Amino acid sequence: MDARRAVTVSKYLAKHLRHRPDRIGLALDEGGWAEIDALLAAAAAHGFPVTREELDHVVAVNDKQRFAIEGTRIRAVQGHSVAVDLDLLPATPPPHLHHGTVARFLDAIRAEGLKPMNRHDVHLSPDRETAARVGARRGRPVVLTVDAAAMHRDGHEFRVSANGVWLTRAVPPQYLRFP
Ligand code: HQG
Repeated sequence: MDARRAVTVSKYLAKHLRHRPDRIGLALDEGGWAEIDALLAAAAAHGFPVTREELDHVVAVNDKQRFAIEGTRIRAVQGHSVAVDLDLLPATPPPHLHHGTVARFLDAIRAEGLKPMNRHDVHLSPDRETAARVGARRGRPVVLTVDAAAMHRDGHEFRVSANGVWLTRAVPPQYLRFP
């Protein structure tokens, strides 16, 4: 399987396991899990056949470990816009976390803080390099530093996804440091 096909399959899986399972008639359970057989059948029925071997390969080599397989089921480990309960336990964050964005959002972020926008949670990275890569999806990246220790002390909950993305509902502006 070449790398381009792997990216295409990963994007297809992410779209339907995070955002639009309904588009292919797929049902996720409350934890976001889908039966792998049902997913493959739904994909094939909607013009995007994927073999079980391809799916296993994509899950295994995925650059961000976006998916998890348990028994006969698969789910996206973070990034959902559909309502799912990932059952992640609250965790103590490192003192600082990072968020990659772009200059055109900064005025709004200074005023409102970070909001989850279309997702469940604000996504934060443990290191600046990862945050810069996230920001670079939209243009020249700007990396903000989050005083996660102060937020945690003040009662804001953090969770960490299976692939190391830190999640919190929102980051009020007083906890943000701008470059
Ligand atoms: C911005 C990818 C205006 C925020 C990545 C971001 C990540 C605001 C955008 C994951 C705002 C939301 C998530 C406010 C935040 N006003 N703009 N108050 N608050 N924003 O895609 O963090 O490849 O939902 O800065 O690697 O960019 O899909 O979030 O630019 O881990 O696995 O609103 O998605 O992972 O964008 O990316 P997103 P994100 P995957």
